[in-house]
Amino acid sequence: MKIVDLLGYQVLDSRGRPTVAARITLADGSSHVAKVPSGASTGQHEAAELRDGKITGTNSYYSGLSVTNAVSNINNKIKPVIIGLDINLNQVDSKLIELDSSERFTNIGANSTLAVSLASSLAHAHSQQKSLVRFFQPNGKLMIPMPMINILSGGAHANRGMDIQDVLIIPIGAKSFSEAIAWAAGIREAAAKLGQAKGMLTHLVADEGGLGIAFNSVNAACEFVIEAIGSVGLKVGQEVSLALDIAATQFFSENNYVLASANKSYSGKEFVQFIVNLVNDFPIVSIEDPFAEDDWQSWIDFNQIAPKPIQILGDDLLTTNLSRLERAILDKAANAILIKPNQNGLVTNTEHVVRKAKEARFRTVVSARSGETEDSWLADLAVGWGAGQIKVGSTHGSERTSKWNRLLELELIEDCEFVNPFA
Ligand code: 2PG
Ligand code: MG
Repeated sequence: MKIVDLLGYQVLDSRGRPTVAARITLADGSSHVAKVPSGASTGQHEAAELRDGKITGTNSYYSGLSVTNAVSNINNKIKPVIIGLDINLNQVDSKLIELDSSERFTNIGANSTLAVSLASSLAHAHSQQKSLVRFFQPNGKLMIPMPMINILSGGAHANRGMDIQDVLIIPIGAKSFSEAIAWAAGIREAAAKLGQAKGMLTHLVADEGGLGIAFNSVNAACEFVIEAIGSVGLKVGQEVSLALDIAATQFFSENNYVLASANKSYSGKEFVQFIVNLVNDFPIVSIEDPFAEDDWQSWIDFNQIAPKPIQILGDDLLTTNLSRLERAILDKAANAILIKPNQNGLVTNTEHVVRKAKEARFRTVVSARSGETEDSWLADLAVGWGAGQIKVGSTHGSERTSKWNRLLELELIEDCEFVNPFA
């Protein structure tokens, strides 16, 4: 079925900042829209997000964050080369690479390429009369991923009220996705009540819907979440475990890890020991970005001495990039990869990264960004690729619940299995 129109336009993300949308229209009159998310704690090796910078007129109200150049690349550069093609995701992605062969899509912007690539996935699925998830996995039982849910937020997502970015929970004992989400929602609410009872400021909801409560030590934040889990009657470590996103690149300065709220500074070696102690002291089953994005040595050192089997998850380290993943596999720097399509720029190449990770027995965690939209395609990608895990933020905010709700729907309507990588 032929592509008859492509339209790029500017919309808002969940932080109220501009982002790119693309709409593909097919010969049968159907149209397929995708909007791209945007990070705040971005890794420098991510695909390039094109923003206008200083601009006059209406867009000046967006403080330089408008995306009119990325939008105009869709309408003026991409549109002429894909109009009239039979809809085919692989072919569209190849055309996008032909248009910009730079490694990080620095010429036309990964926000424009991903919007078109995602809209093409939706349109291609439609042309085969399939849902997006069944486009990626046509047959067989679908694997519903284990969620990782944000309870406390700090770092770049909450005005640095806490040095690390997230304290999350993983409902490792849940028997179904719907049970996992019910537990998470209960714990999120219990944490807010607990904070109130302790006289903390709990009305500050962070970018991903978590509580932006200030803590001056990581240990205190973990203890708080453990108390919240216990208060709803769930067993810590057996039914619900902890996960951390340290987002260490954010506080890595002149070769030191500087914890401002705790008023402490650590060398790479010392911070490896700090992380070892943390995972020893708490029921943590997953630790993301414990070290900075180019401090490979600390990653390798920690991997060698990790005191228990633990998921060592690379986000800023790996940026959904095939060559960085290959290096991590070779160097044994991590054992899991966060998968963010907008770090990569194309749907097909993101899927290649997932495949490569699985071949190397790395776990894969598909992830939303801190700036999200109401789209739910992420849930279909996570299930369709059999990722095993998903991270979307907290249980608050429609840009978060749109993904959880799609997974709840899939669990109900499809032949599914809820996977537990931590069993
Ligand atoms: C992360 C993400 C999502 P951001 O660090 O994992 O939590 O944050 O989108 O700001 O990079
Ligand atoms: Mg991260």
